[in-house]
Amino acid sequence: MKKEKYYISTAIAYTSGKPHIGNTYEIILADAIARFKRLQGYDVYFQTGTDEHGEKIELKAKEAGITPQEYVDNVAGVIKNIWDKMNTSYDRFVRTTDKKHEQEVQKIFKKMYDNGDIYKGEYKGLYCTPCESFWTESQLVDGKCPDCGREVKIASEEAYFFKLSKYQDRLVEYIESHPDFIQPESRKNEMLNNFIKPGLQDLCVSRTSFSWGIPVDFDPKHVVYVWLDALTNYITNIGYDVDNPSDEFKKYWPADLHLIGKDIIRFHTIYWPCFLWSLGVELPKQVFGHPWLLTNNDKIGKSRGNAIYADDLADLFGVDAVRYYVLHEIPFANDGNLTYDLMIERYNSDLANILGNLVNRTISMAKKYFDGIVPSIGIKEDIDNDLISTVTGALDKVAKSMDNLKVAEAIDEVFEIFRRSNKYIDETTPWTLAKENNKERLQTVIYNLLESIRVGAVLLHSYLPETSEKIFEQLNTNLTDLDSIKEFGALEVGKELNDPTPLFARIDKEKFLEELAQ
Ligand code: ME8
Repeated sequence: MKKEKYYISTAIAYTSGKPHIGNTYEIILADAIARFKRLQGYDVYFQTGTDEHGEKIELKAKEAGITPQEYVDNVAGVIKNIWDKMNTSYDRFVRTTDKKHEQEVQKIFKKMYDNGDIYKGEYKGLYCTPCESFWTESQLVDGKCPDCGREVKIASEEAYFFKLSKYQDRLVEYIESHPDFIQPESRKNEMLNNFIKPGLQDLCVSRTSFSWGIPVDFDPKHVVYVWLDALTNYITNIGYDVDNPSDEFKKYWPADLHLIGKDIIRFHTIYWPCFLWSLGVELPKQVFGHPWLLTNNDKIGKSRGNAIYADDLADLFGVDAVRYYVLHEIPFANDGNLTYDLMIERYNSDLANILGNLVNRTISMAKKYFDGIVPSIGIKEDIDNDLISTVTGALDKVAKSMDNLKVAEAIDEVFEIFRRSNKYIDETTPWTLAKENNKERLQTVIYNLLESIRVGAVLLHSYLPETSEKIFEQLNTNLTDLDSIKEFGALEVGKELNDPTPLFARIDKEKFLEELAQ
């Protein structure tokens, strides 16, 4: 049977500097969604990459005394290394300085010019250099850039404009008739009421004030506006071509999900749809503007000096602990917070206690009571049913949460299996059964625990892949797909378990924080 396709993308990160844990959260979130879709049998295409043009990068390179290309090569490498370190399973890492992308952007610009959607005019406005954005007076907050709070400057230049105004009614109609297009819903209302309905102005889509960009090929003193360049990455890299789109493009487009942060929803739900309409290309199915990760309840900023980096955290806590924290701590619609204190608490309570201890205790008991051989079911009791129904019911719950992009809830539902299993140990007290020599009952208890852990590990894989694989290794099982957990009881009786090795060693909080402060 032909697999259904699923195309998921992240934003492409600016190569202005090393990405912080907030930027990294996005790729981890996308990775969890992509992995879960693969587990469900989809033919997944997962794209990420870097956004490498613009005045800010030109300035940064100058400061560093290197060429912009050297600068972006460097930072793109740093970004890719962090994505890899965090064990993210993207299919393609794209860069806007790739020649193929650059050429296609030129063709796209020309096509829009030829069809009358781009015209030449004069631009005068308030410009925020770090954000590469022009603003109107009314959009400023306290006279400063509404996105980053920095000074704006008056800028005027001959420029090309895109006829955004032409698409206003169509956009309102589209967003209102496709209630799932923008997620979360509150963002949809914000876009409609604050940005689109008050009136769309034509958008300046070229610059002459700097040169680090893609030249407009028929008027090369202009470079293409960085957002027109950046947004098209979603189609150019799967083989979109204005004349002759590739089979890959026909297969994967429209994207099923653009995963981005809440600050750039405007670009993805106003500019991007209008650009696509101008090209006669279908719109992506959904844009999800995820909330932000704050540190100590403060916005993370590269220039604010409070940036925390994923690779540093991974060195301290391990990759899966970082993945767990960000996936679990940032709900669907509200910002999440990161502190070392909270991180250690979550690590100790959820990873070391609930999960690590459960696996360690269970496998140790199986070693002690059954020489490490998976026992068969002996005597059953009513109390088993509640455990089994929690475990077998988890898949539907997790799948539903994932369909609704409620990833924090999904991971919690997986942990519900581990919590319930710990409770089952308290309820059945296997050590008492051993003392009473009640072997047949003990067999059932240990089997049920091992099987519950296996089911939990299958579902855990999308979120904490490395931990999940360690559990499979300890259980010595290859039964890791969704079919194997549709019914309880697939774990093979008579197989020999491997030795238990601790998954997460407890952290001494006081000592850890003291060392960190040194
Ligand atoms: O915006 N928490 O790149 P970028 C969570 N190049 N997510 C955050 C965050 C935080 N504290 N801070 C930023 C860009 N992000 C453009 C995208 S796409 C065609 C072009 C998110 O490197 C941010 O919202 O500034 C964005 O989705 C991603 O990190 C990369 O941000």
